[in-house]
Amino acid sequence: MTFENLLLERDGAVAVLTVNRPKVLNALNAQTLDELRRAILDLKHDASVRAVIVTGAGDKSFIAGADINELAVQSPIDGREHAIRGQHVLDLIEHLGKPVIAAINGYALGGGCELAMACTIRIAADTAKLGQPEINLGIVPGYAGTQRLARIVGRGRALELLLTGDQITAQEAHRLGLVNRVVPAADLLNEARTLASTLAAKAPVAVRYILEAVNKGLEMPFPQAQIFEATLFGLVAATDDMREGTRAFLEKRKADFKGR
Ligand code: CO8
Repeated sequence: MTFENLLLERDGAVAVLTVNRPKVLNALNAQTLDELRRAILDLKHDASVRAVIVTGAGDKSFIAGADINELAVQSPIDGREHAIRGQHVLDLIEHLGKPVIAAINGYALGGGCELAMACTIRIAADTAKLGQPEINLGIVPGYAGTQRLARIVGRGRALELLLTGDQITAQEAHRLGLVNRVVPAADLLNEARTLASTLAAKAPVAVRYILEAVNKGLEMPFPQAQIFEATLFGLVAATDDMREGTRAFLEKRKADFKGR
């Protein structure tokens, strides 16, 4: 699979997806969004990949949002279609069934912050800046940023960020719970790779079900989400990995999970 605006590198069970348009701070145009869609579907169906890192090329920007050149000339119909396509790609990331780590190496603005929020875990370089500056362009977020931001940091904090359009530092994003960790910029990819390798070694079916239980369960009424969790708990008992994990504990050795 070839891409013009993405780099896709595989290192054992970890794939690293880099948005590669550094001249425009890795802004997402329609082509890049479509390449992301294809790459993510490919990673979803590749059983040898057990964790994914998403980052941006260069040391200045993760993704500086949707490409404003395209936004500036869109019709209402184009705008709606563009937002739906973007939301679909971010949904694919959120529901990949494998952990996706956003390694935020610089600006994560607008659609860039929205993409990071669709990831499982966000690690930010201490130099990163995050925000939803759409209001300053006279538009609203279109890749579900109003929804994910409010769910991650709470309604009041989300509204303040969305209405001011302010950029916040990685440290402030950490204080708000928008990113999981802040690390020195020089260590960012190593930290992301270490975490990705740790997660890649876990039992893949259990990983997939935990992701489903949280991501889908949070959208359900609590009693239904509990039943959903109980069903996944029962289903996982059908796996060899469940037998291996429990046996390894009792035999005082490290489990070797096979993904079955
Ligand atoms: N789109 C297109 N080009 C961009 C973008 C962008 N989002 N961001 C930066 N660039 C370009 C600049 O135009 C510039 O190009 P050139 O060299 O040709 O002048 C180049 O990248 C470098 O940028 P700057 O010179 O501006 O770099 P600075 O260090 O001075 O500033 C900033 C960096 C603060 C990140 C600044 O570039 C900036 O504010 N960028 C825009 C950020 C933004 O507003 N993002 C939100 C976009 S809207 C969005 O994401 C909505 C998503 C949902 C859409 C739903 C579908 C409709």
